[in-house]
Amino acid sequence: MSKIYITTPIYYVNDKPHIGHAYTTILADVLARYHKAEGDQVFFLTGLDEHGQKVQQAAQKRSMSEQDHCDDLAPRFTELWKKLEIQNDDFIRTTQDRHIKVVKAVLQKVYDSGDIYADEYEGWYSVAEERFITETEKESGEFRDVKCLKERNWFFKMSKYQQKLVDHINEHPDFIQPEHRKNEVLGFLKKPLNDLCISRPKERMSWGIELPFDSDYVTYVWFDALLNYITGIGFNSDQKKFDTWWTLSVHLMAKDILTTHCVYWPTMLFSLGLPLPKKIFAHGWWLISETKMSKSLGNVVNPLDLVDQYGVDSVRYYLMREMVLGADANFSLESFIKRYNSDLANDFGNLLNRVSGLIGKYFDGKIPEPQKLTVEDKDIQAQVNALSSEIKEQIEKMRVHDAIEVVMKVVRHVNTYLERQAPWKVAKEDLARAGTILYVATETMRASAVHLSPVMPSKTEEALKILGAVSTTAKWGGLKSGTKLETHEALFPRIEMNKDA
Ligand code: ME8
Repeated sequence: MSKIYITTPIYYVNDKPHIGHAYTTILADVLARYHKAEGDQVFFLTGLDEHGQKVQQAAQKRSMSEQDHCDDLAPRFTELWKKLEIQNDDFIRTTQDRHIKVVKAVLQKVYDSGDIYADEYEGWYSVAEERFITETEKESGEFRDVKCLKERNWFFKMSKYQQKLVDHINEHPDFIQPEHRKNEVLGFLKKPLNDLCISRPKERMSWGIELPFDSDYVTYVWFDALLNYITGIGFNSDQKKFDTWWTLSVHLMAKDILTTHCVYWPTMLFSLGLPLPKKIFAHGWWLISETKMSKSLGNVVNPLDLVDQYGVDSVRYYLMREMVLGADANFSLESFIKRYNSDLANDFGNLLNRVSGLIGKYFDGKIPEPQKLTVEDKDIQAQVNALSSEIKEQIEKMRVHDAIEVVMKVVRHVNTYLERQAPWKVAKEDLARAGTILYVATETMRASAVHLSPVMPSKTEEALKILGAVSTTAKWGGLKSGTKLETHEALFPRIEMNKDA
């Protein structure tokens, strides 16, 4: 048994959540459920980033106080997570007292250690990104709302830790994943690192945590937000809890916030004298017509609409199966329906329909007793028994889509096995043999449902209930002969594509 601490980014409460947020949170949930099923201990944290300019502007637009705005939007996230069957252990909001205390304590500690200093700074400032940008970044044209700003501010000596960070990345090959993201960070670290401006004058931006050593300033939103990962497990309040989880942390996010997590965050931890997280994994973006889905572009897909129409499990399945972890993926309703119909309706759902239909017809709905297994039966049995280690291998490499695919391959295989063996024909001459075939197929269905339960918790539970499967082990032999199958509707009824749509 081992332990794992899984985090998602804390999302900005500047608008309601979209499918991109749902994706990372479902990914974290799938990993958490997978590890729990393996007998591991898991702590899973998600939450909201409630300070900073973006949130302040969003509140101003609605003519609301920042706190009221956050309190109004927070339930949209928590309710969506409930609907998506997210089983997080804690939900952190950066406006909570516990977090504000940690941020202030950290700022004071870093200040006392001499890693924070005041300086006058003049440079290009991106209002949209809420940070000073370099000349090259300005020229790239990728930043919106850029203006020249001269200001006295507080700086964190990030540059002091540059070499230490490079060494850490080189000595811990799994620290930043996937590999190409690690190389991106190492490339970034080839140039001299600037110190990080960690304050905002209150007269310009007041919605943040006040610096404990200068009440004219609030802290920069990222210096505040990143600390959620240690607040959430009791830093400065519950040392035992913190020690249990911190070094086992896996941070999940998309590539947009790679630098903040792989450069700002580790250098802050170095300054605090804390170990670095175990793993930082940046996945790709969900795109719509090749463009990033984003709140400001307005091309967002509302996960609730999809869930209401097609069910939570199919949305979870699609998102996990369709995106190759690390690469971008294109979201379209057409690809969703295609994936649903082929994998869930035709392969997985259909297998259950077939076995329960045939068992109903030939065995009075009771799971038959298997006789001696043939070579082909044993081959399927071996494939089913190999699934656990194959899935483990894929999950360790963070290839969730491949972990799903290894199960679906066996599901497809057993569907063709049924075609070939034709138990409906065999039953006429050798009922016992037909029973064995159906046992083999049904047992494969059961094991597949167990393996897919982290991805589709509800539908697999339903399938297991139909099979009367008491055992939740994926190992061969969990079905009890003689158990009466429950009558049921199709798990995943086919979606008919509207050709005119
Ligand atoms: O960056 N595809 O919050 P945020 C895939 N508050 N994932 C996506 C996505 C897309 N199109 N769009 C968003 C912030 N995400 C900060 C984080 S953490 C200390 C502070 C997901 O609301 C993905 O996980 O902009 C991405 O990293 C995150 O939402 C950004 O959420």
